[in-house]
Amino acid sequence: MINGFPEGFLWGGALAANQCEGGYAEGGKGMSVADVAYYKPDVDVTNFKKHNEVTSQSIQAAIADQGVENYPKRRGIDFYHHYKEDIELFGEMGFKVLRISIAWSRIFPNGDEIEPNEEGLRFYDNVMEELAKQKIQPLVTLSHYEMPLGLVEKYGGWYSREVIICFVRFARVLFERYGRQVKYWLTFNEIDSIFRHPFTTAGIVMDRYPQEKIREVIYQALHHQLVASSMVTKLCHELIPDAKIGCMLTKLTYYPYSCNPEEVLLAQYKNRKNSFYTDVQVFGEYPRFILQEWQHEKITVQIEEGDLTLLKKHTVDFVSFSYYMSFAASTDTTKEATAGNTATGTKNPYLEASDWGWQIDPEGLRYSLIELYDRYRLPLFIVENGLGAKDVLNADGTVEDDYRIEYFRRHIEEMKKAVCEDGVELLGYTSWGPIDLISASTSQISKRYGFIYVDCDDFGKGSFQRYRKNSFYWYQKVIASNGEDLA
Ligand code: BGP
Repeated sequence: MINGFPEGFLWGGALAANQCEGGYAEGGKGMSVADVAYYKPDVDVTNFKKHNEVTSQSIQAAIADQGVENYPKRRGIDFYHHYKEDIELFGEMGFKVLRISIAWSRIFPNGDEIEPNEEGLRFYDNVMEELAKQKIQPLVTLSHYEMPLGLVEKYGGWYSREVIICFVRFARVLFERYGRQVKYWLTFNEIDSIFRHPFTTAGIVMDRYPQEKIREVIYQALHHQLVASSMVTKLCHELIPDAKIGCMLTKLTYYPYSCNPEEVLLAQYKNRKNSFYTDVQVFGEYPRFILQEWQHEKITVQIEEGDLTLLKKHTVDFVSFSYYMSFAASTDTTKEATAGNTATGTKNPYLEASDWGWQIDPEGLRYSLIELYDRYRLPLFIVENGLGAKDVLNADGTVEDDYRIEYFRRHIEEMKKAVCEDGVELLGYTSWGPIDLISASTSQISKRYGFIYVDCDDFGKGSFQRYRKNSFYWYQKVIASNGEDLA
């Protein structure tokens, strides 16, 4: 047993371009799939399907409306103009690493250009420079729900094999431009989310395919993403030999509701369906049960000559994942359901829930770390963990978010047990949303995650001024003590 986090443990925070930058049409940026998401204040926050619903009509409406009022992801928290100040605040907390995504449509506005948009690259040059000043390592996500809308409209998104070439071209530009500063890369954010929100994750517009074919279309798009992932993994190893490139999974841990073998089997099935994407990116092949599923459902995935060899040869160096909550799995459909992070399950009577109904389970993080490490025997990286909550900015500029400190304290305690007692190799921990930003599933900023409060409401009104919350000072101490001082 070791008695603490290893020296050099990478403490930090995680952002996504489409949820924080704003600068929607600046610097030559093209529209992305995130710019289609409009805020639906009257839709229940647990109704992910409705919030994430995209139709050909809503795409046309988004193209016609170039404003930002109804499209919170078009304005984010204006990181595009505040990045110096924000990165200084991350530096003040002592961050070792900052996870960011590079917006594909800033670099290739339509997605299929041959030459990159220099102005888009210059923005990230500046971000990298500020990170270097603060001695913060970048961890870059290549694809985080923000593919160019042009690739959707012209090719049908990831359903088209053409998009693989565009993505590899995008990755090559980044590896060549930022290979010196960036030693940690991720391919696709939550690659498993393609079935939960196929448009955001892969540019699949459901109403453009016959309903009975939609699972085949999504598996085809997924295959193209997995091939692209192996191609950019190969490229990264060639161009930046000392870099590490990982996959990224939404860790959706399901517990059997009871010891009834049927519910144990149900939980096992749900967990296997959640992790098979990572199986492909780590073991380099589709698990047999997925191939059998394709046979049973008469799904035909076009696999080209050489694809399977690529998958096998170019697997990832580490496994990263997001963790917010856990679920129970019950065969009794009359039991109360729960929903979180666009997934659903049976409510666990032993757990409390957040203001958004996500069931809080710190021990589930320890369980998930052990499960993933035992399965993959690769270094792990927690690249998202956090609490979305209703914070109140006091007149004196303070925010007493002691509930968020409690959430993080309990999760870091369990993470520490996994590292110090359970033998898990963990590279780092980047909390989700170190600064308030736009939520992916509901386009709200009122669902606040940050250690830093941003004075802006769900309609974009506010000074956009930044305020340190109580949790800012707490996390600063955690990092300074390398995870020892959690009081
Ligand atoms: C994950 C995304 C993040 C972030 C997080 C929180 O799915 O990778 O981008 O959004 O969920 O979810 P939400 O923003 O919907 O509260």
